[in-house]
Amino acid sequence: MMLNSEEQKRAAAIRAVTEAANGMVLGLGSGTTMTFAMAALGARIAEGLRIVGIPTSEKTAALARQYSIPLTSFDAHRRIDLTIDGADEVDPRSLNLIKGLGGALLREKIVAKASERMIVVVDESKIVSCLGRRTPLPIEIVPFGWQATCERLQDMGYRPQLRRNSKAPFVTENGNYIVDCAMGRMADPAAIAAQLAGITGVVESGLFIGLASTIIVGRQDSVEVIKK
Ligand code: A5P
Repeated sequence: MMLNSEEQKRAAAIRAVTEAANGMVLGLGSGTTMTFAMAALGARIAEGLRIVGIPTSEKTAALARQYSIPLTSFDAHRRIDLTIDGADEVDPRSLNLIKGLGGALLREKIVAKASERMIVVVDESKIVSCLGRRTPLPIEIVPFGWQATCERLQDMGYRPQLRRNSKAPFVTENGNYIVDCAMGRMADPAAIAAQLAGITGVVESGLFIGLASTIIVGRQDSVEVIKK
């Protein structure tokens, strides 16, 4: 039987959730693939699994409440045992990622950096030979002076587009804006991430370099686990 992309996401998410174990603090990512992971985690909790989770978005927090997944925060826990999250693009050789099409990249990166392990769950359409091929790079920026920040990005050749909700700028849960940059194929994503981090007004980019420890890919006829 050939799995379509939604079924691939579900299969990858279910496989990832088997890695959760009693007593863990979990980082709970955001996005449509994570919706399947939250349902699978809820089912395991109903069977007796004891974990607590730190959500990376209001939507994920709402799903946690729906599935009776206990929530916690950085007030109580500085370290996370395991984060499960989706991605927009994955380079299967380096395990580097592009994230942020859903707008939750900043909290996702804070959670990923505090995590012992990060499992990324994707359908096979997210696997690319070179980051930047299929999606623009989301970058979270401070609203003040966003026009100047965009000009800096433009000068660097990154072709920024302010993300909008119809006419108004899209505002993240941190009160910031997002610009989507058409980067094209990125030969050296780590260098680009470092360069972006040096721009005043940039809060964080959607480049996740060296953070994922495992990628679980739902494919048409199988689930593939890629480790570092
Ligand atoms: C949210 O900001 C993103 O980083 C998501 O993790 C990413 O967009 C994957 O989302 P889907 O699972 O919906 O493709």
